[in-house]
Amino acid sequence: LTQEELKKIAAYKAVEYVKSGMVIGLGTGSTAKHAVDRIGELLRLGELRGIVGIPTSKKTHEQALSLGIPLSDLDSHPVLHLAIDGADEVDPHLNLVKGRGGSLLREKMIEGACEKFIVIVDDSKLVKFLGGSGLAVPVEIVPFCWKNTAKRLREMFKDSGCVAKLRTCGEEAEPFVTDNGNYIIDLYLEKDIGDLQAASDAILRIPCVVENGMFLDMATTVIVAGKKGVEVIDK
Ligand code: DER
Repeated sequence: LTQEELKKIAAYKAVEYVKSGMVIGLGTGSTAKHAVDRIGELLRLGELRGIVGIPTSKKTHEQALSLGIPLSDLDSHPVLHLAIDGADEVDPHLNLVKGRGGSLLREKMIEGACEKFIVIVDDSKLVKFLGGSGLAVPVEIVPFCWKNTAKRLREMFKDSGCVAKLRTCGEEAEPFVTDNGNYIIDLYLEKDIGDLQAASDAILRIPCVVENGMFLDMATTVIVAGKKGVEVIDK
């Protein structure tokens, strides 16, 4: 089974939790894409009715529109039944790193307003501790004087051997701009940062920081697809 097939298996398993009439947070990324496609297919087949989707990014909004999924937003639906989204890392306590697709702010807003938050991953996303994959912990920041913000973040985690890099894109290595017009600083940590909640709170206290990609104590279920099959882990 390829990684893409594993993502699809996890996504389809999550969509089994979707019932007609639900208000659903629609995640962003290559795994969540399969879940949104599947919801669209079940609506088209008449197996699901009366679903309202709340997209977590402009990209997912476009995808859901093309599938004919009725869409709304958090202002119209302050509480959602369920959200389904991927993750970049999952630790043994079901804490997550998210945001490598750049959608962490809207994802955290919407997934924090759900009764159930189902995370769908292939088993390559499982880590012993957050930051442990050697990949980034994203931090969304206001663009103003971003070098200063990056320096503050680097200093905050210097004991963890932190490298803080502005996320860029395209040939010109332009700064990546989020759906909300902000920049992202990617934090690369070598060691376990220990108290995640304290680290997350400290990051959010830095002026110009908007949000970070640590989703702590938010997932209610994690569905992991691996070569040995699909595992459903409830909080
Ligand atoms: O950027 C995001 O938050 C995505 O949901 C990410 O966490 C997972 O993306 P993937 O399913 O493409 O790996």
